Amino acid sequence: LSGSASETKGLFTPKFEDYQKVYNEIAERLEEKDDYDDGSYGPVLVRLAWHASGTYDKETGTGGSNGATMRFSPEGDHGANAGLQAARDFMEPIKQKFPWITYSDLWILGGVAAIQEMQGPAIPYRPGRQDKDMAACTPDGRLPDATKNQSHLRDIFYRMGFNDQEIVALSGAHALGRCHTDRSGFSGPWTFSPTVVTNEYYKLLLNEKWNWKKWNGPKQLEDKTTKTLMMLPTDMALIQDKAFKQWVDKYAKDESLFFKDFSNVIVKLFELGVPFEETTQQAPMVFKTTA
Ligand code: CCH
Repeated sequence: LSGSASETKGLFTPKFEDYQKVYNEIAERLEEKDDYDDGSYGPVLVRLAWHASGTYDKETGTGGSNGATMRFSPEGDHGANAGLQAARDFMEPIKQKFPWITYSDLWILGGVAAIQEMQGPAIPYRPGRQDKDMAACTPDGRLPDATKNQSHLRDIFYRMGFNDQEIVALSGAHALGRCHTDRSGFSGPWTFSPTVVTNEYYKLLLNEKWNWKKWNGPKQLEDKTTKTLMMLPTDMALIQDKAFKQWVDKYAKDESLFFKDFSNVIVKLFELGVPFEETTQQAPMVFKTTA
């Protein structure tokens, strides 16, 4: 017999307070490590949670956040996941401090904490994911390719079980963060406030004039006014396609509608393929922000 209850995996049943402690640790580390990128690891934590979840295939039930198989080299090395080692390294000391939480639950909690700490909406959270071994790694090609158009977006997101409105709501995450030439090959942020959750992405899509950037890199657009912001071909697809554009219009006009729909759709994304047991299903947890 050794260790406290919290060290004895299997006997310890973590409660809301325990998850709030993990949340607080993530929030504290976000605050501390403010010399990264635009001043926050928040965006890359959101991307980690999304790429862990976005491999889901509703037909086969494979992929999704249950498993954290991006830890292993076939999946961690997929081109779409370039740069996410930074996010996994950020989370590692937190996993060491709270060994009872699975990587799969922790990475999603990281996404939840990042969104809330970057002034986004509350994201209700349910734990219950189990880590899987490398045999569960998903094949390459399940995540979206930024050089493609609306039919590719539909192929990818319908496979996960999303509809057009949900695709547009999820895409608002590009208010956050930036593209890195040494990761995706693309360059620059989408908005002027890449560490704050806003509906600016939709406003800029509609209100700016976007021109092809003249450079040697992959095809991307730049704003006519400052030439410092960017859009990917898949971002532009949201205003080129009528069914998508009606939602861009709505979210550009109404940030609170965006917040509500974004929260709902990100919870759905984060829970794809997670087998919550009916009997042990807890009420979703809503964590207190540190602000
Ligand atoms: Fe994204 N995204 N994303 N994205 N993404 C990139 C960065 C972020 C696509 C391509 C890219 C979503 C949807 C799409 C974030 C969240 C979401 C990059 C740059 C590319 C390329 C990576 C780099 O160079 O570091 C494509 C295509 C789609 C199609 O829909 C969705 C959905 C979400 C979340 C809900 C976030 C956050 C970032 C910023 C990461 C960072 O490091 O700053």
